Amino acid sequence: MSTISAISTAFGKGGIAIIRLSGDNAIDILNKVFKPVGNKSIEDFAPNTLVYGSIYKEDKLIDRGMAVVFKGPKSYTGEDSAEIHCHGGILLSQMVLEATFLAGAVPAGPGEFTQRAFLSGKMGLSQAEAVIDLIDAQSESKVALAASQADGRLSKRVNEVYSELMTIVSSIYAYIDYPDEDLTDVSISDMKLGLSKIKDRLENLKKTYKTGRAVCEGLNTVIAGKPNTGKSSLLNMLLGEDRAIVTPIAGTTRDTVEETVSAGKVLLRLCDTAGIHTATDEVEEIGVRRAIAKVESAELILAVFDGSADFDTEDTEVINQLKLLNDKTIIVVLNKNDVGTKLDKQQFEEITPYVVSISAKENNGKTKLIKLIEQIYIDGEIEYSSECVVTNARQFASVVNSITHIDNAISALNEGFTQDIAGMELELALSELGNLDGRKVTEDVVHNIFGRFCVGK
Ligand SMILES: Nc1nc2c(ncn2[C@@H]2O[C@H](COP(=O)(O)OP(=O)(O)OP(=O)(O)O)[C@@H](O)[C@H]2O)c(=O)[nH]1
Ligand SMILES: [Mg+2]
Repeated sequence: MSTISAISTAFGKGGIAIIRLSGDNAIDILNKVFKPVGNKSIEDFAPNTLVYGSIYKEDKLIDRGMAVVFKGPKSYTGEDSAEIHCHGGILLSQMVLEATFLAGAVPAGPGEFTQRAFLSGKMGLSQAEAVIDLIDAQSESKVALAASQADGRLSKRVNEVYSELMTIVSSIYAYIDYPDEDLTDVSISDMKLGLSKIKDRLENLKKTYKTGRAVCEGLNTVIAGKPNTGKSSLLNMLLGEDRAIVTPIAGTTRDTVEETVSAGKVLLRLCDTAGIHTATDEVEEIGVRRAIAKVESAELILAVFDGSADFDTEDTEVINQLKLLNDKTIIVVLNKNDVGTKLDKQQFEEITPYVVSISAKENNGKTKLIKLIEQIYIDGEIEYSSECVVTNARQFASVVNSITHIDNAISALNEGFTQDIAGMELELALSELGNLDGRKVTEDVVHNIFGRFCVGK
């Protein structure tokens, strides 16, 4: 395997920069670029130990710094690896990187160090995904969740379920291949019991995705309502900055405005939209159509009403649009409570039980709104640091599909079909679980996951 090299620290001036190497020739390359003090070779020092020395590019001294060697398989990637710690100059770190290329390294692709760790079996795919989540995290809850998943909690749980399922599959095939011999002491009813226990464990895992998604992937959230109710003011309040234009003129927001914000434990992928009403010109009409499309594709809708004014026909129009939606969470936000309260919870009974009164202008009610979102999406029972949590759509799909195949296998056994039908279904369930942690995942999926990393990780 080629030896890759990259600057692993962020681009910019800093105290130090780290250039990382991994591959068969990592130590040779380090030897060409880095000379420890006292005319020694880096190999004279123990691995995992920082060594002081000089850094050269084509035999010219360019810096003094530290280097460390990690011998495979006891390294992040599982391969021989090394790091050079130089002063954190933008040009300097680039020159050290070039020195490693001149000495035989090739540039690392995005996430290639972690991809190599995955390929050499140092970590499962869900652990690698947790590393991305850790780097991306904007909230302490996401850090806590990702740190515990990066530790391999989910991989471990999935591996346990995988081997339990494998035992049952082996018993089924033993029955099929040698029906007259007493190869297994597992009866069909034991198998069914075993399968339903595995299914329960997977169902519990499946339930964690509601929280995992809200914390890690973020909720696709749309702020909608008639014009001038304070939708853009609400976006600004949640962001804590004046991102969207706010004016007293109805129809200020014409196109959608999208921002991601961490709200308590939850990540919100927010979209502010044009006011829903009967448009009077073409641009407005497009804006309203876009607003409605966003509402239809969102999972959480913050429906903003002017709580200080009486209902009018435009409010009814918005409520009628919301009534058409299924499978969405709607929170009615009664805004402008600083100037009065004319609307109340009962008026929205038909569309949602969740109603909160705020003043976006006075920055009042933000905590109440965030607490309500947390209450809906965060399972308070889940202890991030000790629980397995499904954190992305790819993992969720594997869990759901494996449950379906286990269900099919149980039905096949119940309905007295030949056992090979159950066996086939269970093999499909195994393959789905294998996907979850990368055991059987396709090259495209691997490429896609590691493509989301930064170079140097
Ligand atoms: N008194 C009061 N006024 C508010 C409040 N929130 C917003 N406003 C005012 O209401 C007007 C409209 O606010 P926007 O945030 O632009 O409303 P919008 O729903 O985005 O409006 P469009 O983009 O035109 O649909 C502005 O004059 C705001 O200052 C509030 O909580 N209290
Ligand atoms: Mg607006």
